Amino acid sequence: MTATTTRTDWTRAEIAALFDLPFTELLFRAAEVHRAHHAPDEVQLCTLLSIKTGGCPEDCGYCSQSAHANSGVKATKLMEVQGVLQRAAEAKDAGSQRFCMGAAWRNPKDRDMDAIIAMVQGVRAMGMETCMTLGMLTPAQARRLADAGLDYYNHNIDTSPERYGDVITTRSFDERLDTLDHVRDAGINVCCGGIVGMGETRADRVGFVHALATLPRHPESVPVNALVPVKGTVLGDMLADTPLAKIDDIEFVRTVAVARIAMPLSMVRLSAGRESMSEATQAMCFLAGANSIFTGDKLLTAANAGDSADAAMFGRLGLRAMAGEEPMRACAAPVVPAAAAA
Ligand code: SAM
Ligand code: DTB
Ligand code: SF4
Repeated sequence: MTATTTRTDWTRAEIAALFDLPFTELLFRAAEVHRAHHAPDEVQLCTLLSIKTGGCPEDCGYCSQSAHANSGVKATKLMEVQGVLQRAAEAKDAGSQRFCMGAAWRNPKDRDMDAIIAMVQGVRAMGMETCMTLGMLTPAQARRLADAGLDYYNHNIDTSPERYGDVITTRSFDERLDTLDHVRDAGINVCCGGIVGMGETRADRVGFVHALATLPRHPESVPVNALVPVKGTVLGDMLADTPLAKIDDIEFVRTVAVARIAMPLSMVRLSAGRESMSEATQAMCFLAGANSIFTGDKLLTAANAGDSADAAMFGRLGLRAMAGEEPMRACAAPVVPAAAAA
């Protein structure tokens, strides 16, 4: 297995066939791909901060921050730059490599951009990688962020193209792709993934990984979130009423493994949902090729596993924090046709 096996021409049938493999075979193949491209005992540590919480006009059915939900999350204004830099310094002291700043916006307003730019520049000056997730961007906004030195932009496709309209009605899957294009064109690394466990079918999970793996270039980071069910959100309430729709751990691990095989060079992040995941399930995710996590005791609004729990888990599993730049960050490897890659 070499970098030349990076493909963007996966078919849905091929992705579905990976999902259908016996679990042990799937994990073995994913671990092989992982080892060929990454150090299997290294995990990247990223820290999240919600720089503008709640009151979001979008109606994403999973999200506690949507103004359409009844989650009890209070809307706040955009944080002051100094407060954000303070939190980044704390994250750096705790060993984090990347600082990810999230805002509950449909899109940033031009009047917010000066503060956003100052946050990017300030966090970069500390020697951390920067990531922002602010909703849809215009090409000009993406270029401004790139000029400020933003390393990554997170913008998730969240689920399969077919399922998207059942989860979110206030924007389209194609609008998501447009922003991803603007981010790429500006030269910013792409962080793009989604959520598993929203009551979707296996076919949706196939469609989700397929959509990511057939982007013109694979995202450098692929966050795989397990739905954190929040009371008062459409999906949180749906899952509380129909517990059978809940995904099982094995199927979650399968999704991580298929993402690893389909996108060999990408960092696959075991993202939201670790707090309620057993250590054994997380260990299987690392075996299946996940090599990045969010650290700290909070995600954006939801609880996270916490640094001491993670330190204990890393100790038990013999994992270590990745130092500095990850080795293979740009997913610009040659794309070869399926036949040549076989
Ligand atoms: N507003 C911006 C946007 O939607 O692009 C950025 C912030 S948004 C909270 C970032 C991502 O967090 C979503 O795309 C979704 O994948 C994930 N997310 C939000 N709520 C979640 C939940 N309850 N469980 C799991 N993932 C969630
Ligand atoms: C992503 O894919 N997961 C992060 C990050 N990108 C911004 C967010 C997870 C949010 C989990 C729910 C919450 O904290 O409200
Ligand atoms: Fe708003 Fe992002 Fe939450 Fe959707 S996921 S409601 S866009 S904050």
